Amino acid sequence: MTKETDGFSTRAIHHGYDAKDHQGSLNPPVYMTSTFTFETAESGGAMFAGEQAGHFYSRISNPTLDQLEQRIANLEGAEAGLATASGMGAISSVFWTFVKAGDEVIIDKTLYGCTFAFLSHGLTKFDVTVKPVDMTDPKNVQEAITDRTKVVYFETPANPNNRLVDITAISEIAHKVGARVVVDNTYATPVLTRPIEHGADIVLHSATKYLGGHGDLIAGLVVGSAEDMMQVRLIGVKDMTGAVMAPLTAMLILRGLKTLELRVERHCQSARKIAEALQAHPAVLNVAYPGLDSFPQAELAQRQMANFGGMVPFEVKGGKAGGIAMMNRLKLIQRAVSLGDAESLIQHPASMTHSTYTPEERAEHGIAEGLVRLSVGLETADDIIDDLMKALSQHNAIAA
Ligand code: 7XF
Repeated sequence: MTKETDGFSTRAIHHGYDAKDHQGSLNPPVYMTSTFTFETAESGGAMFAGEQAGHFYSRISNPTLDQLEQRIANLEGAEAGLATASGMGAISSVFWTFVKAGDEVIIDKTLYGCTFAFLSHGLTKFDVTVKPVDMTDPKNVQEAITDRTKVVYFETPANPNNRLVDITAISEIAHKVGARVVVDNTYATPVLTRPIEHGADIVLHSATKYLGGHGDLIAGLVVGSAEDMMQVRLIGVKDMTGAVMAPLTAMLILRGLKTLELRVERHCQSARKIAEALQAHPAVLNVAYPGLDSFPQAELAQRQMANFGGMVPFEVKGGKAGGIAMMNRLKLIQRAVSLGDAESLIQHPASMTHSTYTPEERAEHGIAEGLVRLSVGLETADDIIDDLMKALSQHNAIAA
């Protein structure tokens, strides 16, 4: 068991688990079961009625998921957590719980492509007004907000260009009209930013990324107040999406969390080195890394982040064709979407993760057509740099 004063990694490894309760098993057992037996028919009925605690069906709760939910809630500084089948399952379950026809939501203009599609093309079909604004300036939220606004939603840093949103400033504005602030913390992880401490109400993750950390699963996590999480569990997940996590996936994420701090520290250390090397290269037009002095929101990055993450978006000379040619010359860095894995991954947002935006929307939302997005892995940093420099040196020769 852990104390409040224990450090992040101590809690990531131990919180909420005592081997004594599980026959000495060092790791939490995996409850691979869809259903749970009732002692009596009456006690089953009482559980369904919410009058008696206990697990009765794994779409609603499961002891292995419960262990993971407690742990992520602790790491994010929230009361309660909820495990979902994917990041999109987390996002859609939260929105289906808290909005209805006639409501408004305000979203940042720069979001992961499928989140943007779900909100702009999906929710709007159900008579929810979705207002995308540029949240790098909180004034834009102030101008868009009304008494009908129920949710204010953003990512910080945002996928794919690392733009930051001031959580404290946006939360103050949203709370004046009673709207919930929901933050996608996939990029920062609770190692670097804990949005609840800055005033957010709900924090969610694509746990597919850094939390799992090994590219072997699809999963989502949500944290917030016990009351909100109960609602998302019983409305969003149980009835509206059914997007529940599998127990084996929960076990893999519990394993991933043990090394989260260690991994994120290494991702950050390497990403800074790589961002600096890229910035110094003549074939590179710009690098958007929050730890660089050249980053437009460097001051906010210092204030809101403990370190600057493992994501390095950049543009090379020659626009989209130049970026793609460079990607195709890489030998160590893998061409793949997703992020936060041990392997360095590179992708082209305009044709991949953000192809759900029209070219006009991308231009307006600050997602350049030539942008490439590098997820810095855990390989030796100099080897990643060497791969990039070799690809870029050929780039020069072609461009010249
Ligand atoms: O449903 P998923 O677990 O894939 O999570 C969706 C999601 C939610 N929030 C953020 C900030 C995300 O980046 C994602 C997934 N992004 C991947 C990427 O950008 O590479 C998806 C590959 S198409």
